[in-house]
Amino acid sequence: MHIKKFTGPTVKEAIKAVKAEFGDDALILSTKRIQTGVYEVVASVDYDLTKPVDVDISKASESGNGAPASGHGPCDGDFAPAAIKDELKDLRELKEFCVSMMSQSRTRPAMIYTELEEEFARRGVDKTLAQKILMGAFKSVPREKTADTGYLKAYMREKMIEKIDVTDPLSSNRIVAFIGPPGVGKTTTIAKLAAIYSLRKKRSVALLTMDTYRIAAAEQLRVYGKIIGVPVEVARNAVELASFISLHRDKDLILIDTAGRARRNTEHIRELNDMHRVCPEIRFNLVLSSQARDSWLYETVKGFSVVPIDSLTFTKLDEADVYGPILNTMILARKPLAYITTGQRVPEDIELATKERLVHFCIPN
Ligand SMILES: Nc1nc2c(ncn2[C@@H]2O[C@H](COP(=O)(O)OP(=O)(O)OP(=O)(O)O)[C@@H](O)[C@H]2O)c(=O)[nH]1
Ligand SMILES: [Mg+2]
Repeated sequence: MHIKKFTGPTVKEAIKAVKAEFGDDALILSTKRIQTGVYEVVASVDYDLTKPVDVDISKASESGNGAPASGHGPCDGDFAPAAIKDELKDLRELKEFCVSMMSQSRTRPAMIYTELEEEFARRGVDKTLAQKILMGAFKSVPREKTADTGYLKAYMREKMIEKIDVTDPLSSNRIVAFIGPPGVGKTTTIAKLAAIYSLRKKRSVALLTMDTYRIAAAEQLRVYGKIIGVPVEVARNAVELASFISLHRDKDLILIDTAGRARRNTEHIRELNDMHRVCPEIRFNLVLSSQARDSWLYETVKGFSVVPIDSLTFTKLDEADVYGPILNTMILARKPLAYITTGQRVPEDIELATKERLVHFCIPN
């Protein structure tokens, strides 16, 4: 194997020098910043997918679209300090270069890499996230397995299962509020859960709506409550909410419906804050439509993070053409998924999320 160091004012320039001397088959072994404005790239002409590339790709994906957030608050992943951003930009360039080198190469693993990358894209998985998953798999599986699509998929599924989280919010919490944008299916989801818990699981359930903005909102929940046989009340503010909770302290479950509001609505943000302040034991489930696109979903999670979001629900999977955004959002927000809903029927069209099902959405057999 022929190994040589190249330098340049940017990683890109150094890589250009690599390409000029070693051609398209060059393999980048490592990159580092030697000093400000001088980057060193170590390259080899022997291309071996099993040899690790000395670049922390996990960091590269922690910015921009599809990036996991840091700390407790979701969605702050794209607000990294400037120095880190520069570093990440370089890493991203390098990664894209490595990927393009692999796709130019006619080896079977390279073709499989490209096919899998396209499959992720077709399923709506964020590009950076998909590359991270693929690079991780190609670096880690034994060399002879890099040409085995079935093995690679099984490996990636296993890795993804370790990264995502699901939860059953009603198994460990007594009071859960469903929040989210207008029309996503909050009220329908509550009706489904109320029916399952009251009728099938024989638990005592009370429903409360805080949606006093739409005239028909309370009526919609009352109709469901009547059919299911559970009490439904309206709270106009946090004080009424607290007294409702106190009144129903004997209940196994209190499900709270809220008005669908745009994420930037300041009045709504105040209401959510009040709910949390007055009743800190309330757990919040953010309901999102699986038909929405990544950027909208990210912004919505961020907008609703004025209260601690415990879990997510994705609705309308029956109408969505791709499921990748569900995974992208979960990873970005670092929030577990509770439910997925798959139609309008109450209570049939709801499922407790499982990791296996989620992973199969994005990496089917
Ligand atoms: N296809 C499909 N439709 C659904 C699903 N869940 C809810 N809906 C429909 O979506 C529409 C809106 O549902 P709601 O439950 O009223 O939504 P919401 O979030 O409470 O709406 P607002 O209270 O106005 O914010 C209704 O027509 C529901 O039947 C689902 O999983 N699939
Ligand atoms: Mg509603």
